[in-house]
Amino acid sequence: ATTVLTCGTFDLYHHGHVRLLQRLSEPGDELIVGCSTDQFNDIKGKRCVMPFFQRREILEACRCVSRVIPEETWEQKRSDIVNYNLSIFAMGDDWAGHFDDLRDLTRVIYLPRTKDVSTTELKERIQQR
Ligand code: C2G
Repeated sequence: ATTVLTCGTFDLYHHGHVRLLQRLSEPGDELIVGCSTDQFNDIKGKRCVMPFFQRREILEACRCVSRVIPEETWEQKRSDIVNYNLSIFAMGDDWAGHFDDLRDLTRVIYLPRTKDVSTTELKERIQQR
């Protein structure tokens, strides 16, 4: 079976996130999601609406997600790839090229982002109501 890892914040879970995870989880594959902890989001300079345990609960409820692990550092991807014997590391193409250094360990792919939806845009819409 193919084991895939993707990492992200997944705040205000939306259909852009859903479509990425669905594309990454062919039947029979195992999809692991590295969910950014609140501390790691501070490092990323990202402010979240939902705390880690809520974002993790939503991801764990997704049919196409096999397991959710905390993403605490940039560097842990290398050990995650080895520890989980990953076949693929995948991200949306806003990250294109950023993780090519992992190519010595596993396949690295970047999938097109879903247009016209983002957590930032949702926040703006809520504020304008
Ligand atoms: N995404 C997408 N389409 C959108 C919005 C997001 O395909 N409309 C994808 C992103 O490309 C990313 C994933 O959904 O692969 C999660 O998005 P974020 O939660 O914004 O992830 P980010 O904060 O960029 O964290 O180590 C990697 C980082 O943790 C990535």
